[in-house]
Amino acid sequence: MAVRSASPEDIYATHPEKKVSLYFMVLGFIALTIGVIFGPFQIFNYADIDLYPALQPLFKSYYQGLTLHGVLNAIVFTQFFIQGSLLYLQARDSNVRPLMPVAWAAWWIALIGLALAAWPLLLNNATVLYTFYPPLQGHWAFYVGAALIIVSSLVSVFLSVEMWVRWKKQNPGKPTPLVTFMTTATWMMWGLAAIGLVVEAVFFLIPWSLGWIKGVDPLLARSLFWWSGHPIVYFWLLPAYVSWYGLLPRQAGGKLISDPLARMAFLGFLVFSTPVGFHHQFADPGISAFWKGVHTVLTMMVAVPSLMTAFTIAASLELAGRANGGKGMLGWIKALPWNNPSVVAQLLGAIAFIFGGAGGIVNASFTLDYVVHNTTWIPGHFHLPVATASTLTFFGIAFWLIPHITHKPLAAPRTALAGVWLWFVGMMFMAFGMHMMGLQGVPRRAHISAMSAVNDGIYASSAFYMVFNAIAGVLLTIAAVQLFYVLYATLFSRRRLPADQVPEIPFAEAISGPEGKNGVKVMDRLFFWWGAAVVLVLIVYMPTLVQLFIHMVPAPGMRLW
Ligand code: HEM
Ligand SMILES: [Cu+2]
Repeated sequence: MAVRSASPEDIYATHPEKKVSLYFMVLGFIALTIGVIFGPFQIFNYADIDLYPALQPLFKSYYQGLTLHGVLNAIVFTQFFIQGSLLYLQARDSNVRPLMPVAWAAWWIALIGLALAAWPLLLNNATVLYTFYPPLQGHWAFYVGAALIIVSSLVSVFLSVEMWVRWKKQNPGKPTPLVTFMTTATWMMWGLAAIGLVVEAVFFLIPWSLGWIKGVDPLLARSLFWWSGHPIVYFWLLPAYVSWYGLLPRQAGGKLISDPLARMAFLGFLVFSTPVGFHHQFADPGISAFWKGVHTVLTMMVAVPSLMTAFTIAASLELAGRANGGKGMLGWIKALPWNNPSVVAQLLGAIAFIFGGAGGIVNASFTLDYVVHNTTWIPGHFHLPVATASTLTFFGIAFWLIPHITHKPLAAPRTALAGVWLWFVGMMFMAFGMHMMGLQGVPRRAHISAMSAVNDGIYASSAFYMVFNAIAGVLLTIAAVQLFYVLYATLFSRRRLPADQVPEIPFAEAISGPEGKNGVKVMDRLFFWWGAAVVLVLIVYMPTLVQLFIHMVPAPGMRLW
């Protein structure tokens, strides 16, 4: 090798935040590896194939596996990956070093929280699913661990906002750099969104699981849960958008069309992500139809920034394709870098999101939800935005970011490419099978492949769609093996890239930049917009929550597993 490669000490010396980011991302991927194992078992279940006897005696039930799947994939993996990747991108974009001891504290709190929550989960003492609705009662360590994981995320909120404020002080009058703007807005959004879960955990779940209070009001608990439960999906999604706006155009060979439009989309999310949670409670009693209607309308508002994103990203990609020599109406698509697994992962994730968005608008349409609520339609739906759009994009980011941080080359890029495609196609099969079965009334969260003799065959009319789920199970198993192989082979590789081949951070340039635009100045007042979001949340939640607090009907806990 002509160029000397760097030793690990050199790599971290100039940018110590690299290490903590890597630690966060790796911890997230370890959680994902365990969580995803149950996925194929679950989709085969919905093909009426029961593979759970094979998991005995390690895992006690379908529902223990499903709890691990939901918690590890949706809560732990997403959050930890986001904490690592956004911290790093913001630090490099704004050239501000995070408060390193605080960043490490966040990591340790996350690790301790994960360990505490994992203990009852693995011992079958918290088989309550990742929504943990009372009166189902898990072990206290599950709630305390989950609460610590949320605390860690709030430390990340502080880290991001503190870095942004410091940048502002050092650069008076300048518009915040785009990636910094997007990451700060994301964390501020989560800072407001997390309050519901924090209140639920601190005032109800933890004291209850420790025996200090006798019962919890299920309706109040659910309402607090969904205060956070909807915006948490934007917390999973916005980091993917950060990459689609801020990096993908450059990776595709072009530029971002409009920087101010990207900012506007993120402000839309900051303001409208949280005041919408009742769309998860359309079927709940004790919440007035009026407020359910208000949340319906606001939910439609939050679709607008995603539609804006679709146009901005598609236009940026089209420009990239044309810059690469693509001609004609569709030729630009062919001219995108389809041999780059990082790009392809993100493109396929974005395509899946189009279908996910359409289904989401159905779910959010108040009375339409009664057709699909609590059926397999719902997991069919959310595996598009979360398990495909976000997850594939996070893999896509990892494909360049891990080599960037570690100086280790991406192992087996062709396997990565195949894994990304198979994951996408598998999820499409699964989405079709599950959506259609849901329309036939098959419930979600049910071990339907192991039903008692009396009920056996009651879902026989879905046999055709079950074939799609079986195919999905095969494709997704192969895809998962390929993707995790690439990931761990990269991490464990002993090869080092020569310094001139280490991937750079692909921050994209914008064709229409932020400079000198009055709108950008107004949008830059993030604290003001955060305040507006708080006011909106109080308006749409307080009338209901105050009533619920006044008329609490605590129910004793139950363990039915
Ligand atoms: C190999 C890939 C995967 C497969 C085959 C798969 C399959 C499934 C199936 C069939 C269900 C429905 C189970 C039921 O309702 O009884 C489910 C639930 C779920 N999955 Fe996945 N999944 C995969 C990956 C992921 C990923 C990557 C995420 C998130 C990042 C995720 C998040 C969830 C969540 C949150 C639930 C809901 C759990 C619940 O209802 O309590 N899945 N999965
Ligand atoms: Cu929602």
